[in-house]
Amino acid sequence: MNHNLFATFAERMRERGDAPFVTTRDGHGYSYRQALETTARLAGALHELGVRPGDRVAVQVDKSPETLLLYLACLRLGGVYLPLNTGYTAAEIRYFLNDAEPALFVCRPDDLDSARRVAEETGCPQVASLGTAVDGSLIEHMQRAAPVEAIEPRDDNDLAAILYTSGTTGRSKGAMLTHRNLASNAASLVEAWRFTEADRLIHALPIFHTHGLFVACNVCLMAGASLLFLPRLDIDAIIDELPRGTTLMGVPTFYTRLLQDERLTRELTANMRLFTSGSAPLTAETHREFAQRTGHAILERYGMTETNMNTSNPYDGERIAGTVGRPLPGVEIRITQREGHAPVPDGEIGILEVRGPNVFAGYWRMPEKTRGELLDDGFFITGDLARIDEHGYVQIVGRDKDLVISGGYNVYPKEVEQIIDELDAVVESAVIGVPHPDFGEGVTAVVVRRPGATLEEAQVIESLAGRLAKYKQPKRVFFVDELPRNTMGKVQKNQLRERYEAIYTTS
Ligand code: MCA
Ligand code: AMP
Repeated sequence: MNHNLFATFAERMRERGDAPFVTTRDGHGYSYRQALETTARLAGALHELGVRPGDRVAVQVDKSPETLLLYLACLRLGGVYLPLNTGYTAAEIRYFLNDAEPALFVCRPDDLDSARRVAEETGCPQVASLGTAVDGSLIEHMQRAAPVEAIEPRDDNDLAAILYTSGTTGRSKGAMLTHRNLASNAASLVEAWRFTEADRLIHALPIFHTHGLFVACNVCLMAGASLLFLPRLDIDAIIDELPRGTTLMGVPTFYTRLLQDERLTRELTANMRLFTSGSAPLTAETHREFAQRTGHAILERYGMTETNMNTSNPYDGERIAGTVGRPLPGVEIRITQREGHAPVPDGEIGILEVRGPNVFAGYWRMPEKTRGELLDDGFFITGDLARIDEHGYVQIVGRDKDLVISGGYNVYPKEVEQIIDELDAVVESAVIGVPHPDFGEGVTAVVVRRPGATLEEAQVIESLAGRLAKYKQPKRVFFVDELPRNTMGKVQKNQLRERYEAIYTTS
Protein backbone atom coordinates (compact mmCIF):
# COMPACT_ATOMS: atom_id res chain seq x y z
CA MET A 1 0.00 0.00 0.00
CA ASN A 2 1.22 3.48 -0.83
CA HIS A 3 1.37 5.58 2.35
CA ASN A 4 1.92 8.78 0.44
CA LEU A 5 -0.57 11.25 1.96
CA PHE A 6 -1.28 12.42 -1.57
CA ALA A 7 -2.65 8.97 -2.46
CA THR A 8 -5.40 9.49 0.13
CA PHE A 9 -6.06 13.00 -1.15
CA ALA A 10 -6.11 11.82 -4.77
CA GLU A 11 -8.82 9.30 -3.99
CA ARG A 12 -11.00 12.04 -2.52
CA MET A 13 -10.18 14.34 -5.41
CA ARG A 14 -11.35 11.77 -7.94
CA GLU A 15 -14.56 11.17 -6.02
CA ARG A 16 -15.30 14.87 -5.72
CA GLY A 17 -14.82 15.53 -9.46
CA ASP A 18 -16.30 18.88 -10.42
CA ALA A 19 -17.02 20.00 -6.86
CA PRO A 20 -15.16 23.19 -5.97
CA PHE A 21 -11.85 22.65 -4.18
CA VAL A 22 -10.25 26.07 -3.80
CA THR A 23 -11.39 29.47 -5.00
CA THR A 24 -10.51 33.11 -4.46
CA ARG A 25 -12.97 35.99 -4.09
CA ASP A 26 -12.53 37.02 -7.71
CA GLY A 27 -13.69 33.61 -8.89
CA HIS A 28 -10.34 32.11 -9.79
CA GLY A 29 -9.96 28.56 -8.60
CA TYR A 30 -9.97 24.83 -9.18
CA SER A 31 -12.48 22.06 -8.93
CA TYR A 32 -11.17 18.85 -7.37
CA ARG A 33 -10.73 17.36 -10.85
CA GLN A 34 -8.81 20.38 -12.11
CA ALA A 35 -6.68 20.44 -8.97
CA LEU A 36 -5.75 16.78 -9.38
CA GLU A 37 -4.73 17.35 -13.00
CA THR A 38 -2.77 20.47 -12.14
CA THR A 39 -0.80 18.70 -9.41
CA ALA A 40 0.33 16.18 -12.06
CA ARG A 41 1.44 19.03 -14.31
CA LEU A 42 3.19 20.87 -11.47
CA ALA A 43 4.86 17.62 -10.44
CA GLY A 44 6.10 17.48 -14.05
CA ALA A 45 7.57 20.96 -13.64
CA LEU A 46 9.26 19.98 -10.38
CA HIS A 47 10.68 16.86 -12.01
CA GLU A 48 11.99 18.89 -14.92
CA LEU A 49 13.65 21.22 -12.42
CA GLY A 50 15.50 18.26 -10.93
CA VAL A 51 13.38 17.41 -7.88
CA ARG A 52 13.51 13.71 -6.98
CA PRO A 53 11.86 11.73 -4.16
CA GLY A 54 13.25 12.79 -0.78
CA ASP A 55 14.48 16.15 -2.08
CA ARG A 56 13.48 19.28 -0.18
CA VAL A 57 11.56 21.97 -2.04
CA ALA A 58 11.85 25.34 -0.26
CA VAL A 59 8.98 27.72 -0.99
CA GLN A 60 8.62 31.40 -0.08
CA VAL A 61 5.71 32.67 -2.14
CA ASP A 62 2.48 34.57 -1.57
CA LYS A 63 -0.69 32.68 -0.85
CA SER A 64 -2.67 31.55 -3.90
CA PRO A 65 -4.48 28.40 -5.05
CA GLU A 66 -1.35 27.52 -7.04
CA THR A 67 0.77 27.64 -3.86
CA LEU A 68 -1.48 25.01 -2.34
CA LEU A 69 -1.23 22.93 -5.54
CA LEU A 70 2.55 23.22 -5.39
CA TYR A 71 2.50 21.67 -1.92
CA LEU A 72 0.34 18.83 -3.27
CA ALA A 73 2.55 18.36 -6.34
CA CYS A 74 5.57 18.09 -4.06
CA LEU A 75 3.86 15.35 -2.05
CA ARG A 76 2.80 13.58 -5.24
CA LEU A 77 6.41 13.45 -6.42
CA GLY A 78 7.67 12.22 -3.03
CA GLY A 79 9.41 15.53 -2.30
CA VAL A 80 9.69 17.15 1.12
CA TYR A 81 7.80 20.45 1.26
CA LEU A 82 9.55 23.27 3.09
CA PRO A 83 7.34 26.35 3.35
CA LEU A 84 8.88 29.63 4.52
CA ASN A 85 7.22 32.67 6.08
CA THR A 86 6.83 35.38 3.42
CA GLY A 87 8.06 37.91 5.99
CA TYR A 88 11.51 36.32 6.29
CA THR A 89 14.39 38.46 5.07
CA ALA A 90 17.12 37.23 2.71
CA ALA A 91 19.39 36.89 5.75
CA GLU A 92 16.91 34.52 7.38
CA ILE A 93 16.35 32.57 4.15
CA ARG A 94 20.11 32.02 3.78
CA TYR A 95 20.11 30.00 6.99
CA PHE A 96 17.21 27.77 5.93
CA LEU A 97 18.66 27.01 2.49
CA ASN A 98 22.05 26.27 3.97
CA ASP A 99 20.58 23.94 6.55
CA ALA A 100 17.95 22.13 4.47
CA GLU A 101 19.92 21.89 1.20
CA PRO A 102 16.83 21.97 -0.99
CA ALA A 103 16.98 20.85 -4.63
CA LEU A 104 14.80 23.81 -5.58
CA PHE A 105 13.87 27.19 -4.11
CA VAL A 106 10.57 28.67 -5.30
CA CYS A 107 10.30 32.41 -4.67
CA ARG A 108 8.04 35.34 -5.54
CA PRO A 109 8.69 36.74 -9.05
CA ASP A 110 9.81 40.06 -7.52
CA ASP A 111 12.37 38.34 -5.31
CA LEU A 112 14.05 36.41 -8.13
CA ASP A 113 17.34 38.34 -8.10
CA SER A 114 17.87 38.12 -4.40
CA ALA A 115 16.69 34.49 -4.36
CA ARG A 116 19.24 33.59 -7.07
CA ARG A 117 22.00 35.22 -5.02
CA VAL A 118 21.06 33.36 -1.86
CA ALA A 119 20.69 30.10 -3.80
CA GLU A 120 24.14 30.52 -5.28
CA GLU A 121 25.70 31.27 -1.90
CA THR A 122 24.07 28.23 -0.33
CA GLY A 123 24.57 25.79 -3.21
CA CYS A 124 20.88 25.43 -4.04
CA PRO A 125 20.92 24.21 -7.67
CA GLN A 126 17.60 25.57 -8.95
CA VAL A 127 15.40 28.62 -8.44
CA ALA A 128 11.91 29.11 -9.88
CA SER A 129 9.25 31.72 -9.24
CA LEU A 130 5.54 31.60 -8.61
CA GLY A 131 3.25 34.63 -8.55
CA THR A 132 -0.35 35.10 -7.52
CA ALA A 133 -1.63 35.68 -11.09
CA VAL A 134 -0.87 32.13 -12.30
CA ASP A 135 2.51 33.51 -13.35
CA GLY A 136 6.20 32.91 -12.75
CA SER A 137 8.77 30.54 -14.22
CA LEU A 138 7.29 27.53 -12.42
CA ILE A 139 4.09 28.00 -14.43
CA GLU A 140 6.15 28.25 -17.63
CA HIS A 141 7.88 24.99 -16.75
CA MET A 142 4.51 23.44 -16.07
CA GLN A 143 3.26 24.40 -19.51
CA ARG A 144 6.22 22.68 -21.16
CA ALA A 145 6.78 19.64 -18.95
CA ALA A 146 5.20 16.21 -19.28
CA PRO A 147 2.76 15.61 -16.40
CA VAL A 148 3.74 13.12 -13.71
CA GLU A 149 0.65 10.98 -13.29
CA ALA A 150 2.16 8.48 -10.88
CA ILE A 151 2.00 8.97 -7.13
CA GLU A 152 5.45 8.23 -5.73
CA PRO A 153 5.26 5.31 -3.28
CA ARG A 154 6.07 6.50 0.24
CA ASP A 155 6.39 4.78 3.56
CA ASP A 156 4.53 5.92 6.66
CA ASN A 157 7.76 7.27 8.09
CA ASP A 158 9.04 9.02 4.98
CA LEU A 159 9.19 12.78 5.28
CA ALA A 160 6.39 14.86 3.80
CA ALA A 161 7.47 18.27 5.09
CA ILE A 162 10.00 20.18 7.13
CA LEU A 163 8.80 23.23 9.02
CA TYR A 164 11.31 25.42 10.78
CA THR A 165 10.66 26.57 14.31
CA SER A 166 12.98 29.14 15.83
CA GLY A 167 15.29 27.80 18.47
CA THR A 168 15.23 29.00 22.07
CA THR A 169 18.99 28.83 22.05
CA GLY A 170 19.80 30.33 18.71
CA ARG A 171 19.59 28.16 15.64
CA SER A 172 16.23 27.40 14.05
CA LYS A 173 15.27 23.76 14.02
CA GLY A 174 13.61 21.96 11.12
CA ALA A 175 10.77 19.81 12.42
CA MET A 176 10.58 16.67 10.24
CA LEU A 177 6.98 15.64 9.62
CA THR A 178 6.15 12.28 8.11
CA HIS A 179 3.28 11.21 5.88
CA ARG A 180 1.88 9.38 8.88
CA ASN A 181 2.07 12.47 11.11
CA LEU A 182 0.04 14.53 8.68
CA ALA A 183 -2.40 11.81 7.62
CA SER A 184 -3.26 10.68 11.15
CA ASN A 185 -3.84 14.21 12.39
CA ALA A 186 -6.00 15.25 9.45
CA ALA A 187 -8.14 12.12 9.84
CA SER A 188 -8.57 12.79 13.58
CA LEU A 189 -9.61 16.38 13.00
CA VAL A 190 -12.12 15.54 10.25
CA GLU A 191 -13.76 13.21 12.75
CA ALA A 192 -13.45 15.44 15.81
CA TRP A 193 -14.74 18.56 14.06
CA ARG A 194 -17.27 16.77 11.81
CA PHE A 195 -15.92 18.03 8.51
CA THR A 196 -17.91 16.91 5.44
CA GLU A 197 -18.20 17.62 1.73
CA ALA A 198 -20.78 20.27 2.56
CA ASP A 199 -18.22 22.46 4.33
CA ARG A 200 -16.88 25.71 2.96
CA LEU A 201 -13.93 26.98 4.97
CA ILE A 202 -13.18 30.70 4.95
CA HIS A 203 -9.39 30.57 4.84
CA ALA A 204 -7.56 33.76 5.84
CA LEU A 205 -4.47 32.25 7.50
CA PRO A 206 -1.05 32.09 5.91
CA ILE A 207 -0.25 28.70 4.34
CA PHE A 208 3.37 28.39 5.43
CA HIS A 209 2.55 27.10 8.92
CA THR A 210 0.88 24.06 10.40
CA HIS A 211 -2.33 25.94 11.20
CA GLY A 212 -3.15 27.32 7.74
CA LEU A 213 -1.60 24.47 5.73
CA PHE A 214 -2.11 21.20 7.55
CA VAL A 215 -4.97 21.93 9.93
CA ALA A 216 -7.01 23.90 7.41
CA CYS A 217 -6.08 22.47 4.00
CA ASN A 218 -5.35 18.82 4.82
CA VAL A 219 -8.60 18.58 6.75
CA CYS A 220 -10.62 20.05 3.88
CA LEU A 221 -8.90 17.75 1.39
CA MET A 222 -9.61 14.67 3.47
CA ALA A 223 -13.23 15.63 3.89
CA GLY A 224 -13.73 16.75 0.29
CA ALA A 225 -14.76 20.19 1.54
CA SER A 226 -14.10 23.47 -0.25
CA LEU A 227 -11.80 26.35 0.60
CA LEU A 228 -12.29 30.05 0.04
CA PHE A 229 -8.80 31.56 -0.04
CA LEU A 230 -8.33 35.14 1.18
CA PRO A 231 -4.78 36.45 0.74
CA ARG A 232 -4.64 37.57 4.39
CA LEU A 233 -6.85 38.52 7.31
CA ASP A 234 -9.30 41.03 5.84
CA ILE A 235 -12.23 41.67 8.15
CA ASP A 236 -14.41 43.24 5.44
CA ALA A 237 -13.95 40.21 3.21
CA ILE A 238 -14.68 37.79 6.06
CA ILE A 239 -17.83 39.70 7.04
CA ASP A 240 -18.91 39.56 3.42
CA GLU A 241 -18.26 35.81 3.14
CA LEU A 242 -19.64 34.61 6.48
CA PRO A 243 -23.19 34.08 5.12
CA ARG A 244 -21.78 31.65 2.52
CA GLY A 245 -19.25 29.92 4.75
CA THR A 246 -19.68 27.07 7.18
CA THR A 247 -16.43 27.32 9.11
CA LEU A 248 -13.53 29.63 9.97
CA MET A 249 -10.16 28.80 11.53
CA GLY A 250 -8.21 31.60 13.13
CA VAL A 251 -5.69 32.76 15.65
CA PRO A 252 -7.13 34.83 18.54
CA THR A 253 -6.41 38.12 16.69
CA PHE A 254 -9.05 37.05 14.11
CA TYR A 255 -11.69 36.99 16.82
CA THR A 256 -10.67 40.16 18.66
CA ARG A 257 -10.70 42.05 15.34
CA LEU A 258 -14.05 40.55 14.28
CA LEU A 259 -15.54 41.58 17.60
CA GLN A 260 -14.56 45.17 16.96
CA ASP A 261 -16.87 45.17 13.94
CA GLU A 262 -20.52 45.91 14.62
CA ARG A 263 -21.60 43.94 11.57
CA LEU A 264 -20.67 40.72 13.38
CA THR A 265 -24.04 39.39 14.54
CA ARG A 266 -25.99 36.22 15.10
CA GLU A 267 -27.76 36.67 11.74
CA LEU A 268 -24.51 37.17 9.86
CA THR A 269 -23.09 33.92 11.21
CA ALA A 270 -26.30 31.87 10.96
CA ASN A 271 -24.88 29.65 8.18
CA MET A 272 -21.66 28.98 10.07
CA ARG A 273 -21.35 25.78 12.08
CA LEU A 274 -17.82 26.04 13.51
CA PHE A 275 -15.27 28.66 14.53
CA THR A 276 -11.95 27.30 15.77
CA SER A 277 -9.05 29.08 17.44
CA GLY A 278 -5.47 28.14 18.17
CA SER A 279 -1.75 28.96 17.90
CA ALA A 280 -1.99 31.26 20.92
CA PRO A 281 -4.22 31.54 23.99
CA LEU A 282 -7.75 32.76 23.39
CA THR A 283 -8.87 34.77 26.40
CA ALA A 284 -11.99 33.63 28.23
CA GLU A 285 -13.31 37.15 27.70
CA THR A 286 -13.05 36.90 23.89
CA HIS A 287 -14.66 33.46 24.03
CA ARG A 288 -17.61 34.83 26.05
CA GLU A 289 -18.04 37.99 24.00
CA PHE A 290 -18.05 36.00 20.77
CA ALA A 291 -20.65 33.60 22.13
CA GLN A 292 -22.85 36.47 23.31
CA ARG A 293 -22.65 38.28 19.99
CA THR A 294 -23.00 35.33 17.61
CA GLY A 295 -24.33 32.39 19.59
CA HIS A 296 -21.21 30.39 18.62
CA ALA A 297 -18.84 29.00 21.25
CA ILE A 298 -15.38 29.16 19.63
CA LEU A 299 -13.76 25.74 19.67
CA GLU A 300 -10.23 26.15 21.03
CA ARG A 301 -7.60 23.57 20.31
CA TYR A 302 -3.91 23.24 21.01
CA GLY A 303 -1.02 22.16 18.84
CA MET A 304 2.56 22.66 17.83
CA THR A 305 4.61 22.52 14.67
CA GLU A 306 6.31 19.39 16.01
CA THR A 307 3.09 17.59 16.82
CA ASN A 308 0.26 19.00 14.72
CA MET A 309 -2.86 19.12 16.89
CA ASN A 310 -2.83 17.50 20.32
CA THR A 311 -6.00 18.47 22.13
CA SER A 312 -9.34 19.96 21.24
CA ASN A 313 -12.49 21.14 22.92
CA PRO A 314 -15.37 18.88 21.89
CA TYR A 315 -17.66 19.42 18.93
CA ASP A 316 -20.70 18.21 20.82
CA GLY A 317 -19.86 18.55 24.51
CA GLU A 318 -19.11 21.69 26.46
CA ARG A 319 -16.45 24.02 25.06
CA ILE A 320 -14.85 25.54 28.12
CA ALA A 321 -13.31 28.98 27.78
CA GLY A 322 -9.68 29.11 28.87
CA THR A 323 -9.10 25.42 28.14
CA VAL A 324 -7.88 23.54 25.09
CA GLY A 325 -10.01 20.47 25.71
CA ARG A 326 -9.05 16.80 25.79
CA PRO A 327 -6.43 14.83 23.84
CA LEU A 328 -7.47 13.89 20.30
CA PRO A 329 -8.00 10.14 19.66
CA GLY A 330 -4.66 8.32 19.60
CA VAL A 331 -2.84 11.19 21.33
CA GLU A 332 -1.55 10.63 24.86
CA ILE A 333 -0.57 13.44 27.16
CA ARG A 334 1.07 13.63 30.56
CA ILE A 335 1.93 16.49 32.86
CA THR A 336 5.37 16.06 34.39
CA GLN A 337 8.04 17.55 36.56
CA ARG A 338 10.89 19.15 34.70
CA GLU A 339 13.50 16.87 36.25
CA GLY A 340 12.96 13.15 35.78
CA HIS A 341 9.66 13.48 33.91
CA ALA A 342 7.64 11.98 36.78
CA PRO A 343 3.94 12.83 36.51
CA VAL A 344 2.75 15.63 38.83
CA PRO A 345 -0.24 14.92 41.11
CA ASP A 346 -3.69 15.35 39.50
CA GLY A 347 -4.67 18.95 38.92
CA GLU A 348 -1.19 20.37 39.45
CA ILE A 349 0.83 22.39 37.01
CA GLY A 350 3.72 20.79 35.17
CA ILE A 351 5.23 20.42 31.73
CA LEU A 352 2.99 19.02 29.05
CA GLU A 353 4.36 16.01 27.18
CA VAL A 354 2.73 14.39 24.15
CA ARG A 355 2.95 11.01 22.41
CA GLY A 356 1.14 9.65 19.39
CA PRO A 357 1.18 9.17 15.62
CA ASN A 358 1.10 12.96 15.31
CA VAL A 359 4.50 13.46 16.96
CA PHE A 360 7.27 14.40 14.52
CA ALA A 361 10.31 12.32 13.58
CA GLY A 362 12.87 14.74 15.08
CA TYR A 363 14.79 17.85 14.10
CA TRP A 364 16.51 17.85 10.72
CA ARG A 365 20.19 17.01 11.17
CA MET A 366 20.08 17.86 14.90
CA PRO A 367 20.22 14.53 16.75
CA GLU A 368 21.29 16.22 20.00
CA LYS A 369 18.36 18.61 20.05
CA THR A 370 16.03 15.77 19.09
CA ARG A 371 17.28 13.67 22.01
CA GLY A 372 16.76 16.62 24.33
CA GLU A 373 13.08 16.98 23.47
CA LEU A 374 11.89 13.63 22.15
CA LEU A 375 12.24 11.08 24.94
CA ASP A 376 13.10 7.41 24.49
CA ASP A 377 9.56 6.41 25.43
CA GLY A 378 8.18 8.49 22.55
CA PHE A 379 6.93 11.45 24.58
CA PHE A 380 7.76 14.90 23.24
CA ILE A 381 8.42 17.72 25.72
CA THR A 382 6.30 20.63 24.51
CA GLY A 383 7.73 23.22 26.89
CA ASP A 384 4.20 24.39 27.66
CA LEU A 385 3.05 24.56 31.27
CA ALA A 386 -0.33 22.98 31.80
CA ARG A 387 -2.73 21.37 34.24
CA ILE A 388 -5.64 19.03 33.75
CA ASP A 389 -8.84 20.37 35.33
CA GLU A 390 -11.64 18.48 37.03
CA HIS A 391 -13.38 17.84 33.67
CA GLY A 392 -10.24 16.26 32.22
CA TYR A 393 -9.71 19.34 30.05
CA VAL A 394 -6.20 20.71 29.55
CA GLN A 395 -5.44 24.27 30.56
CA ILE A 396 -2.30 25.85 29.13
CA VAL A 397 -1.18 28.12 31.93
CA GLY A 398 2.16 29.36 30.64
CA ARG A 399 5.41 28.40 28.99
CA ASP A 400 8.57 26.87 30.34
CA LYS A 401 10.34 28.15 27.21
CA ASP A 402 11.44 31.70 26.54
CA LEU A 403 9.01 32.41 23.74
CA VAL A 404 6.70 35.26 22.74
CA ILE A 405 3.61 34.54 20.62
CA SER A 406 2.57 37.63 18.67
CA GLY A 407 -0.56 37.34 16.55
CA GLY A 408 0.00 33.57 16.40
CA TYR A 409 3.63 33.84 15.28
CA ASN A 410 6.39 32.57 17.54
CA VAL A 411 9.21 34.93 18.33
CA TYR A 412 12.23 33.62 20.20
CA PRO A 413 13.66 36.46 22.34
CA LYS A 414 17.18 35.11 22.03
CA GLU A 415 17.20 35.68 18.28
CA VAL A 416 16.20 39.33 18.71
CA GLU A 417 18.47 39.96 21.71
CA GLN A 418 21.50 38.63 19.84
CA ILE A 419 21.10 41.23 17.10
CA ILE A 420 20.39 44.14 19.48
CA ASP A 421 23.44 43.17 21.56
CA GLU A 422 25.65 43.54 18.49
CA LEU A 423 25.04 47.31 18.51
CA ASP A 424 28.08 49.23 19.78
CA ALA A 425 25.96 51.37 22.09
CA VAL A 426 24.38 48.35 23.79
CA VAL A 427 25.64 46.51 26.86
CA GLU A 428 22.84 43.96 26.89
CA SER A 429 19.15 43.51 26.22
CA ALA A 430 16.15 41.44 27.22
CA VAL A 431 13.24 40.80 24.91
CA ILE A 432 9.88 40.01 26.48
CA GLY A 433 6.22 39.64 25.52
CA VAL A 434 3.67 41.81 27.27
CA PRO A 435 -0.12 41.97 26.83
CA HIS A 436 -1.10 43.55 23.52
CA PRO A 437 -4.73 44.22 22.59
CA ASP A 438 -4.36 43.11 18.95
CA PHE A 439 -1.51 40.59 18.89
CA GLY A 440 -2.08 39.01 22.32
CA GLU A 441 1.55 39.61 23.21
CA GLY A 442 3.66 42.49 21.94
CA VAL A 443 7.38 41.94 21.39
CA THR A 444 9.17 44.47 23.62
CA ALA A 445 12.88 45.12 24.13
CA VAL A 446 14.50 46.37 27.32
CA VAL A 447 18.00 47.66 26.62
CA VAL A 448 20.98 48.71 28.70
CA ARG A 449 23.00 51.42 26.92
CA ARG A 450 26.73 51.92 27.31
CA PRO A 451 27.49 54.88 29.55
CA GLY A 452 27.45 58.05 27.48
CA ALA A 453 25.86 56.38 24.43
CA THR A 454 22.96 58.18 22.76
CA LEU A 455 21.04 55.28 21.24
CA GLU A 456 17.30 55.89 20.76
CA GLU A 457 14.31 53.57 20.32
CA ALA A 458 14.00 54.16 16.55
CA GLN A 459 17.66 53.31 15.99
CA VAL A 460 17.29 49.97 17.72
CA ILE A 461 14.29 49.10 15.56
CA GLU A 462 16.08 50.30 12.41
CA SER A 463 19.04 48.08 13.19
CA LEU A 464 16.78 45.03 12.90
CA ALA A 465 15.30 45.97 9.53
CA GLY A 466 16.41 43.60 6.79
CA ARG A 467 17.76 41.16 9.33
CA LEU A 468 14.61 39.99 11.06
CA ALA A 469 11.07 39.52 9.76
CA LYS A 470 8.83 42.45 10.73
CA TYR A 471 6.70 40.47 13.17
CA LYS A 472 9.79 39.63 15.25
CA GLN A 473 10.79 43.27 15.66
CA PRO A 474 9.95 44.96 18.97
CA LYS A 475 6.91 47.22 18.89
CA ARG A 476 8.55 49.26 21.68
CA VAL A 477 12.05 49.61 23.12
CA PHE A 478 12.77 50.81 26.66
CA PHE A 479 16.09 51.78 28.20
CA VAL A 480 17.14 50.88 31.75
CA ASP A 481 20.34 51.26 33.76
CA GLU A 482 20.51 47.55 34.46
CA LEU A 483 18.47 44.39 33.99
CA PRO A 484 17.02 42.74 37.12
CA ARG A 485 18.86 39.51 37.92
CA ASN A 486 18.50 36.76 40.49
CA THR A 487 21.33 35.54 42.69
CA MET A 488 22.40 33.14 39.95
CA GLY A 489 22.79 36.10 37.60
CA LYS A 490 19.81 35.11 35.44
CA VAL A 491 17.74 37.98 34.01
CA GLN A 492 14.36 38.11 35.75
CA LYS A 493 12.06 38.47 32.78
CA ASN A 494 9.01 38.09 35.02
CA GLN A 495 9.91 41.33 36.75
CA LEU A 496 10.31 43.06 33.41
CA ARG A 497 6.98 41.70 32.18
CA GLU A 498 5.32 43.11 35.31
CA ARG A 499 6.99 46.47 34.94
CA TYR A 500 5.88 46.91 31.31
CA GLU A 501 2.61 45.04 31.65
CA ALA A 502 0.35 47.96 30.73
CA ILE A 503 2.28 49.69 27.96
CA TYR A 504 0.06 48.52 25.10
CA THR A 505 -3.22 48.23 26.93
CA THR A 506 -3.38 51.74 28.40
CA SER A 507 -3.00 54.51 25.90
C1 MCA B 1 1.82 41.50 11.11
N1 MCA B 1 2.57 42.31 11.88
C2 MCA B 1 2.76 41.73 13.05
C3 MCA B 1 2.11 40.47 12.97
N2 MCA B 1 1.53 40.36 11.77
N3 MCA B 1 3.44 42.13 14.14
C4 MCA B 1 3.47 41.29 15.18
N4 MCA B 1 2.86 40.08 15.18
C5 MCA B 1 2.18 39.64 14.09
N5 MCA B 1 1.60 38.45 14.08
C6 MCA B 1 3.10 43.66 11.62
C7 MCA B 1 3.01 44.08 10.19
O1 MCA B 1 4.24 43.84 9.57
C8 MCA B 1 2.69 45.57 10.29
O2 MCA B 1 3.81 46.32 10.52
C9 MCA B 1 1.88 45.67 11.52
O3 MCA B 1 2.27 44.55 12.33
C10 MCA B 1 0.39 45.63 11.32
O4 MCA B 1 0.10 44.63 10.38
P1 MCA B 1 -1.38 44.20 10.05
O5 MCA B 1 -1.79 44.72 8.73
O6 MCA B 1 -2.25 44.47 11.21
O7 MCA B 1 -1.12 42.65 9.94
P2 MCA B 1 -2.07 41.61 9.35
O8 MCA B 1 -1.69 41.32 7.94
O9 MCA B 1 -3.49 41.99 9.62
O10 MCA B 1 -1.64 40.32 10.18
C11 MCA B 1 -1.93 40.11 11.52
C12 MCA B 1 -2.32 38.65 11.70
C13 MCA B 1 -1.25 37.78 11.02
C14 MCA B 1 -3.66 38.38 11.05
C15 MCA B 1 -2.42 38.36 13.18
O11 MCA B 1 0.00 37.99 11.69
C16 MCA B 1 -1.61 36.35 10.95
O12 MCA B 1 -2.30 35.92 10.03
N6 MCA B 1 -1.17 35.55 11.94
C17 MCA B 1 -1.44 34.13 11.94
C18 MCA B 1 -0.17 33.40 12.17
C19 MCA B 1 -0.34 31.90 12.07
O13 MCA B 1 -0.92 31.37 11.12
N7 MCA B 1 0.20 31.19 13.04
C20 MCA B 1 0.16 29.78 13.08
C21 MCA B 1 1.52 29.28 13.47
P3 MCA B 1 4.00 47.79 9.92
O14 MCA B 1 2.65 48.45 9.99
O15 MCA B 1 5.01 48.42 10.81
O16 MCA B 1 4.47 47.55 8.54
S1 MCA B 1 1.49 28.30 14.89
C22 MCA B 1 0.98 26.81 14.40
O17 MCA B 1 0.78 26.52 13.25
C23 MCA B 1 0.70 25.88 15.56
C24 MCA B 1 0.95 24.48 15.18
C25 MCA B 1 -0.76 25.99 16.00
O18 MCA B 1 -1.10 25.57 17.11
O19 MCA B 1 -1.56 26.49 15.19
P1 AMP C 1 4.54 26.66 16.95
O1 AMP C 1 5.87 26.26 17.44
O2 AMP C 1 4.50 27.84 16.06
O3 AMP C 1 3.89 25.51 16.39
O4 AMP C 1 3.72 27.11 18.22
C1 AMP C 1 3.31 26.17 19.18
C2 AMP C 1 3.04 26.85 20.46
O5 AMP C 1 1.89 27.69 20.35
C3 AMP C 1 2.68 25.88 21.55
O6 AMP C 1 3.82 25.27 22.13
C4 AMP C 1 1.93 26.76 22.52
O7 AMP C 1 2.83 27.50 23.33
C5 AMP C 1 1.22 27.72 21.58
N1 AMP C 1 -0.20 27.37 21.36
C6 AMP C 1 -0.79 26.76 20.32
N2 AMP C 1 -2.13 26.66 20.50
C7 AMP C 1 -2.38 27.23 21.69
C8 AMP C 1 -3.56 27.45 22.47
N3 AMP C 1 -4.76 27.11 22.03
N4 AMP C 1 -3.42 28.05 23.67
C9 AMP C 1 -2.22 28.43 24.13
N5 AMP C 1 -1.08 28.26 23.45
C10 AMP C 1 -1.16 27.68 22.25
